[in-house]
Amino acid sequence: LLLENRMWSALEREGFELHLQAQVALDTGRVIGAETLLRWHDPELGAVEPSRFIPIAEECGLILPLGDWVLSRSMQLLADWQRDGLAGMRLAVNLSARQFGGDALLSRLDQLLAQHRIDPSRMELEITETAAMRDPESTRHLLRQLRARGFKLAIDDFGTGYSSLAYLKLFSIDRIKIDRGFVKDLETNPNDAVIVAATIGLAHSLGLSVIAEGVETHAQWGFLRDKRGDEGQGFLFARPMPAREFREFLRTQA
Ligand code: G
Ligand code: G
Ligand code: MN
Ligand code: NA
Repeated sequence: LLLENRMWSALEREGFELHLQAQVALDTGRVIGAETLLRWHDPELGAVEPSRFIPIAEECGLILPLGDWVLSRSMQLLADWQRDGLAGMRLAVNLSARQFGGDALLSRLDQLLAQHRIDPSRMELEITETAAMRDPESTRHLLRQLRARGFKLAIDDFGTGYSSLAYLKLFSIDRIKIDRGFVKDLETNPNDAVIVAATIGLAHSLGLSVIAEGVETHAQWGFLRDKRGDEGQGFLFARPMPAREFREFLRTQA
């Protein structure tokens, strides 16, 4: 309850911050976009991990206004980039299961698109398998409408849910994010290596692209590149950083 109360007041006082983690093309290492990751620094508790506060926010309903704030900030960032000659950059945003219900998400996104005049294909919505499979029929309907608007869709943490393959059959999406649990031991665990290679092949056969999460070593990068993975994200390329720093980071990469 303490965390819950402090989160509500953080939301009122702009106590949350968006950090950005670069996503790179595996063949060239060039930055093609970023994922937005929520950060919360409480004046008394200090930095609180998203893995701690997001489940609580989901439980108490705070994830709805918080998720809305994330979407709005992300659209603003895309509009800034578009204005500043970074129109090709893509921004990936995490969606929580609670944000799926009804038509609220769709109408809110329409409103934000009209307000910021961004190209929706520059925004990628990340959905976890578990969230999507709660109500597959309504998810299917929603994802279809999002795609019709031009938004890109990615499955987050692919391979960790109960129904990864069912998901691919049911929903039309654009990209798979291979969970970092499979990337971590790529060099030492032959099973992980086989799973990652097969997932890349499966995705490509279905016309989807693949991004690997949690890339920390050159050997992992090399493996993923050899297997023709499309993109990577991880500490090897960049840590999550405040949006302003990300702009600087892009300049050093150019
Ligand atoms: O940044 P970090 O790896 O600690 O994030 C931990 C978890 O929090 C990840 O699973 C990530 O998907 C989730 N997360 C981060 N930012 C957001 C957000 O804006 N919305 C939602 N729903 N989840 C987020
Ligand atoms: O949304 P998702 O669950 O994929 O969130 C990504 C999380 O993974 C973020 O919390 C981010 O801080 C973390 N992360 C990103 N890159 C790396 C990495 O290379 N290694 C590890 N251990 N964690 C990472
Ligand atoms: Mn994610
Ligand atoms: Na993930």
